[in-house]
Amino acid sequence: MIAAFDVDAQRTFTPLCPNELPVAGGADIATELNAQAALADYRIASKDAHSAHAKWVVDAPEKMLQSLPYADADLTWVRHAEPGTEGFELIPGLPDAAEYDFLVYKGVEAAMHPYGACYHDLNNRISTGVIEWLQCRDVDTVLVGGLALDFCVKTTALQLAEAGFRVYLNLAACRAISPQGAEQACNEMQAAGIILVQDAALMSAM
Ligand code: VGL
Repeated sequence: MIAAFDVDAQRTFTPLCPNELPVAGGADIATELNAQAALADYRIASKDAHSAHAKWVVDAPEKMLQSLPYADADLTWVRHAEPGTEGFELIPGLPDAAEYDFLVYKGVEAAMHPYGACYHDLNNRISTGVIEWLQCRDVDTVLVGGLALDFCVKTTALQLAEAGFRVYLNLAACRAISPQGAEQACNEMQAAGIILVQDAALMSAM
């Protein structure tokens, strides 16, 4: 079985929310996410769901990307993806959240800021249930896209590969925070056996 995974495809990571974590082109990936979902038996999604009072929140962008002294939130970030705000919502063009076969909320604990969708913590100890949900349905292949390529998408793809799934990363269905981050993420994913594909049309030919 094949699952398509929309990772954190939320408005908070697009120019629709300029004061959160806007990623250039972040709102333009819905067509590709829909196209890869059309190739799959299941469609699942993750959504960041952060408290405005999380321990890693800073009030200005220039204070971001500073490391924290505790393990389960390694960097500081501005407020983003807060339930009830526009940034929490999926980008335009995707199904309603309730239409997904499985949906996982991540980063709910105030002391944790996980990147991957498969674990609540940074040490891959506390499962979110994604891996088990897929295993129960005999999914062996996962098609991945979302935001941002160099953080949550990369980490989620690596976690899925580590768990034994065949992982295809749809580059046209992702946008990155930085070009250097994207290049490094692609190298890391390839080294882990993840198959990078330009778009869903090429995925369908594989
Ligand atoms: C993300 C930075 C901070 C992501 C989340 O979804 O890639 N990046 N929080």
